[in-house]
Amino acid sequence: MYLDSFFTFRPMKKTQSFHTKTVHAGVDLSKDHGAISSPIFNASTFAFPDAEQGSAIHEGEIAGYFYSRINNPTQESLEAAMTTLENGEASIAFSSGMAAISNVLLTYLKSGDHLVAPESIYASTSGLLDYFKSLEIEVTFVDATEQENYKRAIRKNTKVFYMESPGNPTLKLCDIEAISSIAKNNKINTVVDNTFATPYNQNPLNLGADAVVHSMTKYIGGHADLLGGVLVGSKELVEKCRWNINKLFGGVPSAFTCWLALRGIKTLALRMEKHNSNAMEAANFLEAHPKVKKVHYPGLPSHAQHDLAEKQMSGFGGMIAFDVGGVKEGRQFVNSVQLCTLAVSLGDVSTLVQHSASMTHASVPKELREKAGITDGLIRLSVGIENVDDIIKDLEQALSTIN
Ligand code: LCS
Repeated sequence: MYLDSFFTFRPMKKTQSFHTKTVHAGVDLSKDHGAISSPIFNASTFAFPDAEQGSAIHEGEIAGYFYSRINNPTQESLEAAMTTLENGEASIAFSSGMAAISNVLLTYLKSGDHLVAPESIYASTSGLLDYFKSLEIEVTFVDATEQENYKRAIRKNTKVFYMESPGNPTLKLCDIEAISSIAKNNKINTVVDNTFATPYNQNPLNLGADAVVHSMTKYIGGHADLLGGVLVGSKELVEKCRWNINKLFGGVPSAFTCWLALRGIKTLALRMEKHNSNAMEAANFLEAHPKVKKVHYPGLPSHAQHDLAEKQMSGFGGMIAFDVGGVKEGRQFVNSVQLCTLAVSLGDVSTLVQHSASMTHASVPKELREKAGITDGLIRLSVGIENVDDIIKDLEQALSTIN
């Protein structure tokens, strides 16, 4: 028998630095028998103490585990960590980023409601919003770089302002504070996809947003070995989402996925430091290169919203987009990289490149793509944590093959 009572729960202090939080968040020695690494609870079901308590746990009236579609101790450790990192009240983890996005939106929206979203976002998110139209949820896509466009789009039935900042793949920003303030004045909920920035560089809840979502598949996991998502927000929102929506939809992550994400979080700050500095150097190199028409990186003074980036982000992230001309040049570039890997997804320790018009945004009609700034020659670069000189050498040799 292990002396569990020896360990007392040590809550994270709000004043602790982000680096410290990433290492300790979610670790509860009192709950996990003193284990420094959260155990993987591979249990689908949990015993009830008796019928009365079982009934109360089953209905969510008292805390406890009963079935891993609702909650699981490993999932709860991950949720505690994400709540700490995003300064929220509560979190719920999902089997993918798309599960997080669809769940939070369906917690807020029903048929007859209206949502406003950026025209330039991750293609499957636009696809989901298009699908919502078939459920009679109205959707308006706007140029989200202008906060006034959200205001102008408000209707009587507007319930959600959706943001993705920086946006995938154009690196366009939303002014989270200004748009959240317009929303509050009009009793509208705000949801921010913080996948590109990560909580290391940006905390939307501190800027007034109601809810944050992540594809944990990216920087939170960090090693291209898991699919996961998370929603962070108020206790009320998260519990509504858990009990009213995801209990029925079932988009839960496995305990092993949660454990991988928890392990990723421990090095999030260290990795992001390197992603940020490598991306800044790579962006400067690309901007000076004669074969590159345009570089989109929030950390460059040439970025149209650089001032906003400086205001709402503490670092500019690891994602860069740049234009090499047209489809032919874009494909030539991605076919020529040797160190960088031609792959979709992002946020991995290794550098990934993709040609948006052929890959992530191939399903978006050309005129909509162009309207959103996804030009034919746009390359998206997820800068890894390798030695930056090696990354730049590879970019240089791949650019030299374009004629
Ligand atoms: N939000 C953003 C900003 C994303 O980039 C992605 C995936 C998602 C949500 C969805 O997350 P998932 O369900 O895949 O965990 N982005 C991808 C991309 O750019 N290439 O492959 C996936």
